[in-house]
Amino acid sequence: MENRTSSPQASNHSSQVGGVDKHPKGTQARILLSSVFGPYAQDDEFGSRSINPMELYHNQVTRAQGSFSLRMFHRSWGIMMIQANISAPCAVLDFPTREDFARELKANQYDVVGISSIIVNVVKVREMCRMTRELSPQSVIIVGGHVAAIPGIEKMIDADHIVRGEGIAWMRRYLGEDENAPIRHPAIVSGMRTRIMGIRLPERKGSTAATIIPSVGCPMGCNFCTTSAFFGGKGKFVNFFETGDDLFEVMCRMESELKVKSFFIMDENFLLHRERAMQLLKRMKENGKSWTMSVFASANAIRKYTMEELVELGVSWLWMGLESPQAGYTKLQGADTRELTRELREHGIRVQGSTIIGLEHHTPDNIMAEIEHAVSHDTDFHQFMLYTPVPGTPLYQQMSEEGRMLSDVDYADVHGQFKFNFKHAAISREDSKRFLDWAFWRDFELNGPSLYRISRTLLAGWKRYKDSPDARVRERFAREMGRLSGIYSSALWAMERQFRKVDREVSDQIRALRGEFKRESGIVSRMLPAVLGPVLLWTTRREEKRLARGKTYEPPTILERSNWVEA
Ligand code: B12
Ligand code: SF4
Repeated sequence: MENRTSSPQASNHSSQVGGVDKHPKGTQARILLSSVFGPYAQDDEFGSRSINPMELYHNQVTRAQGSFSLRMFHRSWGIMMIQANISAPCAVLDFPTREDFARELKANQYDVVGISSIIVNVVKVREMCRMTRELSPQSVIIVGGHVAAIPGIEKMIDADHIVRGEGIAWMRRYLGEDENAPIRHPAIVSGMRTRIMGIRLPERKGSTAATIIPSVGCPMGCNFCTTSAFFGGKGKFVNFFETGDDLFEVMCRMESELKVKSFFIMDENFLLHRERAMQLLKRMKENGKSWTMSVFASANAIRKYTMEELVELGVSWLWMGLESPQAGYTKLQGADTRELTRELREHGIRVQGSTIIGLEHHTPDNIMAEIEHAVSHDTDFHQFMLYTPVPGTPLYQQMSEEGRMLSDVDYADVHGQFKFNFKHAAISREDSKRFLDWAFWRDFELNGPSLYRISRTLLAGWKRYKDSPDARVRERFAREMGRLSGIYSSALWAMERQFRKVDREVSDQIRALRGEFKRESGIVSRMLPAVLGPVLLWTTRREEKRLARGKTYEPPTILERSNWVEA
């Protein structure tokens, strides 16, 4: 059964502008839920920024990797979750242009227009409220998502309701539905329009992981963490699926609906809830499920598991914070993250490290060494972010009280990939960007393209587990190796040549790995690089030229209706 519970003190505050508790039409109300409008990867007066594209990896992980950068888009899962859990007629409009949004407002008489946004996009929210008032004056405007944490937001935008925290329960309450009814998980394909080395990967059913959202928030409550703060802060979070059994059932449903065996688990600290994870593993074993899982977890949570347990669970990709050892966050206590990373990779688990630049103890004298320390983890992917006090977090509160917030920074520039938005004790705003950019470049130069690194980790896992006594584990590695070895070998062929001009040593390492792949692959995979390699080298070079000319990518506009009856 899909069940939803809240942790004891988790609360969902809603501030009301119009004084309305419930929509008069209840579940008959016609609802539009929209994300903010694009295009995104350009500089404009609505707060779009070319350095802030709608792409997870290219925005904050592989952005210095040129044509090797992993490019893909992710849907707006918050509004998809709300749509799947209300019985009113509802349209989700994802990544519209202003024209798309206007057209949809005019074409349908919406009773409610819900806008979802994070803080950087507040000016777009203001514009969308203005457009709604003009084009659809009968609509009640509801604004939700992290943007709601901005102090004084009520005065910045013309909305009727601004919803802070979890939105499903709020929307159900507003429509007069049972807010504690079980959560229905929508079928979500995790990524779309994936590109790398200048080619777009084919989108076959089942080829991309399904996103599963077990909960929102994180009880660890790190002072800078916006997701933790937004859903209640330290000790609190909202569980959509309480038990391993609940999760198992959702995953089985997604497996059959989307034909997937791979899952992107969108939970800030999935492994922290050990009982739930172990119960899930039990069910997977009983039912012979050879699933693959990508998870977020803090180092102390990972340490609660043996490598064997992680591998049996199917954890194949792990996003983990690697903050400086001097920072003293409890999530890292007692964890040697370098040793942990090495161990995980030896077991075929791809690690995405996350490092914060500009912590309180950083100075121009020590920061390079701290970056070198981070880069020496040799993770498969590395996210770098500026230390950023974001409205709603304890850090923001503290900085405001200390008078250290910079008042003239546009919210559109508060995304952690540009410059500080506060006065740092030792590092200037300009230097913050220089150090951040250098961190990305250093990681790329020293460790090579992430595509090379994940190939290496996959091969290590395959060699270790190809004869595993556990059939589920064997099957998983064989599946990945079978599907990918030819492609990876071809990509390595092209990478080896292209990377020669960046770093000869890394290029030689890529060559050695290619040799290993050759030895471990079947005959077809062994032959493929001779044909596909030169093609990939050509597309890679073509992409480099396109990027040099300023080419950017935008997500497609998507409109999905549910419970819909034409008016
Ligand atoms: C997927 C994702 C993305 C995707 C894009 C998704 C999209 N289509 O917009 C990508 C990868 C492109 C992305 C990009 C960025 N992201 Co992002 N992203 C996420 C991530 C990992 C998951 C979001 C999610 O689906 N969560 C699960 C859903 C269920 O939760 P939710 O979205 O919060 O929705 C709930 C409530 O907020 C509420 N709600 C939401 N919308 C609405 C609307 C209404 C009407 C109502 C009533 C309620 C409501 O109800 C929902 C259900 O409870 C979050 C981290 C996280 N764990 O949430 C960061 C996060 C949202 N991103 C963040 C940031 C900063 C960015 C970037 C600026 C990148 C960066 N430099 O860090 C860019 C911005 C790009 C741009 N130009 O706008 C921050 C936002 C910080 C803030 N306080 O505003 C987060 C919280 C990460 C973090 N911890 O810093 N992101
Ligand atoms: S452990 Fe990660 S998700 Fe949890 S509060 Fe800390 S930074 Fe946020």
